[in-house]
Amino acid sequence: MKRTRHRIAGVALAAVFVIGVAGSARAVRMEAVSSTTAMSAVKQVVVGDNYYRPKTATISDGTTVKWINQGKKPHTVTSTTGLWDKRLKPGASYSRTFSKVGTFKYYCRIHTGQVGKIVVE
Ligand SMILES: [Cu+2]
Repeated sequence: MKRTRHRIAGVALAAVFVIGVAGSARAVRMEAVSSTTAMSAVKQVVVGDNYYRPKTATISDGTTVKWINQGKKPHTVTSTTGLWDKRLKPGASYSRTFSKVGTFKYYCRIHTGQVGKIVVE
């Protein structure tokens, strides 16, 4: 009787162990996939008061740039050649995929001197 109870407890423990290992392996795999995606396909640019960081972002062809307004004021992300123009409230973001090689300058229409550029290689 005592031995049987012992064995059941052992099986239950083994099951918990297997589920735990499988669960963490899955979590590790998901993390690997998402970090690869973020590194290869999306480049974040912080929009602050009154700057962009990095001021110059160098990316590869096909990368999406995501500007996020982390400042306390609204700003725009405006192409100097009219390719795009987006006003961002604090907390808002804007994403644009660059599929042509070149240098793309942009600025804030609200704050003089707030400029940045995207270099697509
Ligand atoms: Cu601004």
